[in-house]
Amino acid sequence: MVNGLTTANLGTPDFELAQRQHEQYIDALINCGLEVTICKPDNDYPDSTFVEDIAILTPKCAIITNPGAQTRKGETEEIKNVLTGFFNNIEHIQNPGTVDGGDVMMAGSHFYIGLSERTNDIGAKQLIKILGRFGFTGSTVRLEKFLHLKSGVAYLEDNNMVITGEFTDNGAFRKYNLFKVDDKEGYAANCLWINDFVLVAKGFPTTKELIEDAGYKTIELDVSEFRKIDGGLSCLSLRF
Ligand code: CIR
Repeated sequence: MVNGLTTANLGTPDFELAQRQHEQYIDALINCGLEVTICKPDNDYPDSTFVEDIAILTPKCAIITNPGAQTRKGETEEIKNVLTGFFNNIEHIQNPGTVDGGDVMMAGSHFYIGLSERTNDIGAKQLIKILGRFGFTGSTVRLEKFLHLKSGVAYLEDNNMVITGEFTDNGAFRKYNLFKVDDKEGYAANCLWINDFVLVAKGFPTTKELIEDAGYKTIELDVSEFRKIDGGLSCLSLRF
């Protein structure tokens, strides 16, 4: 992971510390009532800990993405093996379409798809078509600065959404109760709802308070080493 793609300028991750943070992340998922399957390390792919980008899981099917970054394309092989044990329907995004799962946010039966440097129009169209076959809908949101859609917006169920930066005034999200995170704490907008808990990155007190004031129980987790390679809480797992 120390060779992961990054734009963060925060230095090289401390691998041992990253491992401890990863263990705490797994413990938090278990404490939220989830059963966790841990994938084996894939040493050929430094970004492969960010499994969220490689598949999109819905109640009816799994969709293996075609990641936008060249160095991540091969991650799909291993995730497919893992998901075959859980899903009967496995679909694929295909060239020239590209999609990173970090650009896909499920809100009920609707999926918001960020058009980014990683997710292109063709990929988004393929995804919407697949989703449609399983009774879901999808729409696109164009990104300007963020790496992924979910770097700046998180759905907390019950019509509640945490939002920051360029997404704050985007009409696409107007119908939700928006909890606006100041740019200073923008990283913390990538939080994660699980069974009435919300996992929040450590070190962002205003965001934590905002989420708690909305009635959620929070679990603070230090993900400093993953942040150094542009990753966050949602990226480290696939939930279904
Ligand atoms: C990448 O650039 O692909 C990784 N270093 C970070 C991916 C983070 N994933 C996410 O936001 N869903």
